[in-house]
Amino acid sequence: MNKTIIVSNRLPLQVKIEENQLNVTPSVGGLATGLKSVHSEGNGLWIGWSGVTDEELNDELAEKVKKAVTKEKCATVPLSQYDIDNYYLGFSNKTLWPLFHYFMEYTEFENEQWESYKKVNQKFADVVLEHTDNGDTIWVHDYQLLLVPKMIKDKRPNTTIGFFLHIPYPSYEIFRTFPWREELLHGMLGSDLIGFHTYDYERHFFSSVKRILRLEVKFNEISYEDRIVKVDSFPMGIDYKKFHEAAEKHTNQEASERSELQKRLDDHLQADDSTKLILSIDRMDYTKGIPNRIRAFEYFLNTYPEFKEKVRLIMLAVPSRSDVPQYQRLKRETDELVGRINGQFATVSWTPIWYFYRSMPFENLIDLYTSSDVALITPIRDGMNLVAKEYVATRTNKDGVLILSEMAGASKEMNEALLINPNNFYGIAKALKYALEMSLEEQQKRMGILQKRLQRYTVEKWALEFMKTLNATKQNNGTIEAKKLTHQVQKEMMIDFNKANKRLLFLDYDGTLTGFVDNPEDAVPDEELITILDALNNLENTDIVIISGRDRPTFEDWFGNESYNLITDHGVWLKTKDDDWDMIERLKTDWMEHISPILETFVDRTPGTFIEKKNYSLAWHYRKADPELAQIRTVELNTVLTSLISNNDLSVLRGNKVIEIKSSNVNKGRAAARWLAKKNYDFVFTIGDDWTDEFMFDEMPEDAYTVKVGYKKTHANYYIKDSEKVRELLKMFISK
Ligand code: GDG
Repeated sequence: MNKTIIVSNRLPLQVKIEENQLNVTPSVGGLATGLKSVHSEGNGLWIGWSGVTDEELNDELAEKVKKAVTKEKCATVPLSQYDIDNYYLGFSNKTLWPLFHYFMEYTEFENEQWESYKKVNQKFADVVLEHTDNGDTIWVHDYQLLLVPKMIKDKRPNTTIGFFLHIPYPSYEIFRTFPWREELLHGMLGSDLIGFHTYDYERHFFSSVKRILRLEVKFNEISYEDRIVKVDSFPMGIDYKKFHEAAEKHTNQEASERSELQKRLDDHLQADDSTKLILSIDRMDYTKGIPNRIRAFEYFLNTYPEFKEKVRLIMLAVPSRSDVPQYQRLKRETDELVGRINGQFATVSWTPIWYFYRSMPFENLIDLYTSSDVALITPIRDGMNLVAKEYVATRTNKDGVLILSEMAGASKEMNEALLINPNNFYGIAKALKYALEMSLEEQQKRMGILQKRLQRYTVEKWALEFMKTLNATKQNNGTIEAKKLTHQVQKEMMIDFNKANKRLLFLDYDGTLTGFVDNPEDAVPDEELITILDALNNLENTDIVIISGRDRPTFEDWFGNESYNLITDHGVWLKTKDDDWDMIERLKTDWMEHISPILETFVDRTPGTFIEKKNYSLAWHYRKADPELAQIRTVELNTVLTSLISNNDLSVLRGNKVIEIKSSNVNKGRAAARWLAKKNYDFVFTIGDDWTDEFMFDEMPEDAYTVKVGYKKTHANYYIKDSEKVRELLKMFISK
């Protein structure tokens, strides 16, 4: 039975060892809740680190941990203290975290940590591989494991892999500074589905993929090697019911049941009708905008002094990554700011900021959420921010106001909050005033809409939607699988080849016999290729025809000394083995002088593009141009050309990063059909990589083997990965 495996840095368990005694308890975080049903289904498994290093475990304890986590349907990835220092505290938290949150000045690029990151990602992949069979579904989580999808896919291509990034994906201008950017992108592209919280992150990812790897992106699909990688946004929700019900229970509490914290909160709230509480909760992290918030609060008190002694900011900052210097500095800065402001504004009966640097039990969190009139969430950058959503879920009377930074992913779906720019103190102060004075009617209207959405799109729904989309990629890639030129098909093809009496092979040149190069003139045939072609050409009862859009002089130059059959200029010129060249289509070229200047204006406006003037066609190459600009220009050029050529016998062909204009009564298909009519071939093989080769595929007899290089929509029967694989295939013909 196929299973689903979840992979994350930490297991959803608290593993504690005290005096050689092991204590394992499930953790109650949002992710664990959301993935509960995915994890508990069938023989589901969760793979991650237990939180205990190798050094803290002896053999006996390690065995105990293994047993205990297995009972919880989990498997551990053993990590040493060195791994944690370098892969986790180092590369994950000192490189990826700041870089992806746009904190370039905090980002360290240390080779030793990168090496450790790779090694640990491999450790995770190895444990996954140990537990995986073909057909399984694997869902990898977050920035600590960006390389894992590829590590799994390379070894087990028949698994379905999803990846979700919980933090922002930065803009290309940030990501391009990363020294190992290609490797990271390839790592992620090992997935079949990549998920982000928002469409903006998705957009930035596409931009990196297009610019750095030069891959083709269509809508939200990336053509990658022989697969399609789908990318989509899935805004993570919360366990709405849990927070809402806890808040309801809290409202109905007897006085005696109240916590100490609740009593203190009540003291403040009951002091005066107009006293209000403002709440913020976050991990002590520089991305969360804690100093900004305090300064903005100071600005607020100075600008609107009427609120002094009336409002209090309750700030819960949960200790986090306190070994990292930037976090230590942030802690110091926060302590100082709170001290300064409290010192400056406090009266005998009022301190403006209540500051807790610790974590609190869930019940106290509910005390805070339900007692606060305003939640002030001001991150500088935040992938999503669940605190904002939790506050909304606890407002059982639909009162209260959420002030939320537009830099948090959550802002994209929480329009009814008061959205602020966390760097604009004036804006924050104004929003605070507005929130504190907002009518109950307006509060309830806004809160009602926010709650409705959160109630519908919960964390469970988020997980199910992701899984549904991931499962759908199986069908998507399944149809490609069916067309792949598998070993079995190759075997059958060789049997047909061997028993045939008259064989014909049509071979496209660029992108098929050779890989792509930046300058077309650099694609000179290498020694290996000539050896293969010579051997094919010498086979008995076998005609090979190299058929290309290249011009005749180029092929004369490259193959002048060989006795191959050649068709150039998309089918204008033909050279039969030892004969001379023959023009098989008569063509006009007077149109070129009109079209050339138009193409030149596109070259001028699109750096990196150039025109190739062939004898019978004009080609505008854009493979070296900025992919996004090129995309816009190709649409423009197409529109211009379509209106121009409607009265001429010209056609526009879109090849692989090239647009070619040529006479429409010539194409590779017509030339190939003419050749086919010469003899009664009983084995026909045609291979090519781009649009212009589709004409050939269309003209082939039904029993021909037609093969497309690279995965794209095609009329060919089969596809093959790249030109390297093409050469391997051609060698098979020779060896038999
Ligand atoms: C990352 C991304 C993204 C906080 N203090 C206490 C406590 N919490 C709980 C909250 C909330 C969670 O921690 C914090 O979640 P956030 O989403 O706000 O932030 P990150 O930890 O930075 O999470 C973020 C998230 O991943 C999910 O994809 O939204 O953008 O940075 O659930 O309630 N819980 C308890 N005591 C506390 O003192 N019990």
